[in-house]
Amino acid sequence: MKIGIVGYQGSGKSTLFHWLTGVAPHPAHAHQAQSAMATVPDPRVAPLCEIYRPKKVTQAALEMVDTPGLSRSHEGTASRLALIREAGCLVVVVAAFDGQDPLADLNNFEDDLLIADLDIVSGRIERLHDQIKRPRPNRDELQKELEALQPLHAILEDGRSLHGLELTPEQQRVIRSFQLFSDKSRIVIVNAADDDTELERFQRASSPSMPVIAIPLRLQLELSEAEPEEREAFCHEMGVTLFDRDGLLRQITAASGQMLFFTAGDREVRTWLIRRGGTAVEAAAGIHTDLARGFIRAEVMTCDDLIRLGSEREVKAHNLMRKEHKDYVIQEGEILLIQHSS
Ligand SMILES: Nc1nc2c(ncn2[C@@H]2O[C@H](COP(=O)(O)OP(=O)(O)O)[C@@H](O)[C@H]2O)c(=O)[nH]1
Ligand SMILES: [Mg+2]
Repeated sequence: MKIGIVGYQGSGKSTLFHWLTGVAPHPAHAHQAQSAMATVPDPRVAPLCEIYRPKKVTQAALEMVDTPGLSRSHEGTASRLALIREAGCLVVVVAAFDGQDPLADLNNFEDDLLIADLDIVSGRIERLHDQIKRPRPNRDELQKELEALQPLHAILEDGRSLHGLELTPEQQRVIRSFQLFSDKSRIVIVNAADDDTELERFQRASSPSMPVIAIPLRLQLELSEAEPEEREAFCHEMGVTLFDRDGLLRQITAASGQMLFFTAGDREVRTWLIRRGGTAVEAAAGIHTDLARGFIRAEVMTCDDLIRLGSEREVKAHNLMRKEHKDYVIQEGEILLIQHSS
């Protein structure tokens, strides 16, 4: 799943992208989408490595996409929005430096997305009305599509989000190809000034469906690029703190509806991303299609049990190693060993 970094021009999207991925976006390509991977570090990897002493460690990564910002004058908005339609989750960056009002920007930006979605849905409804007026063999189908879309149109017109709503299977099918912004999860980063000491005031806009996090991005990028001693001295002198970037990446992972599971052995300790609610066979498919095809069962334990007890043998002795079938719903932080026929 792609994580789209979006917002208005100059809000700090490329700064965030650089900070999270370690890759500086190319200024010559600023009019197109640029992507790089951001590793999602997990504190459970180190203790697992002590247990297995693996030859190799691999951590899951999110694909971050830096996008050209929308212009406030709406110039070129449609083509720029098209670039972020395929992202599965949006990180909206709004500026709070140089006297800018981030929450007003956020409202305007959300309106821009909403209008783009409404255009798509209204356009389709209009076409359906036209087609239904004429005799054609698939009229019933078109009528069904129209009936599925109308309530969604009403929700959008109301300014409400489709994300997290219980849509009917027909509604899900009908809107899938639209890639509506309203149907994507999001997280908001308020890009604060370097010397802002009251970041809490922005958090008030936060809600479970749209977490708002204030970060002085330019400062954090500079700190991440400094030598450790230099960084420590600077933080001490200026009274600033290093932001928990790893924690933010975990928060973006959660906001995107994904979570980590593990595979572990003396060859490799590895973390993997899977959608929340994903099953054992989906996890197997994420590792290798052969594992899914020949899936027999998964042996499952939790990282916490293994780390607490210190060895697989102890986990088994405490009856905490389970055998699960392919429809088993994976929980965050579980270690899987997929047994398969080849
Ligand atoms: N004063 C200030 N300027 C910033 C901050 N973050 C980014 N900028 C500046 O704002 C400009 C735009 O940042 P950039 O990340 O390229 O924005 P983008 O257009 O959203 O990609 C750059 O000149 C940055 O140096 C900040 O926290 N404070
Ligand atoms: Mg940029």
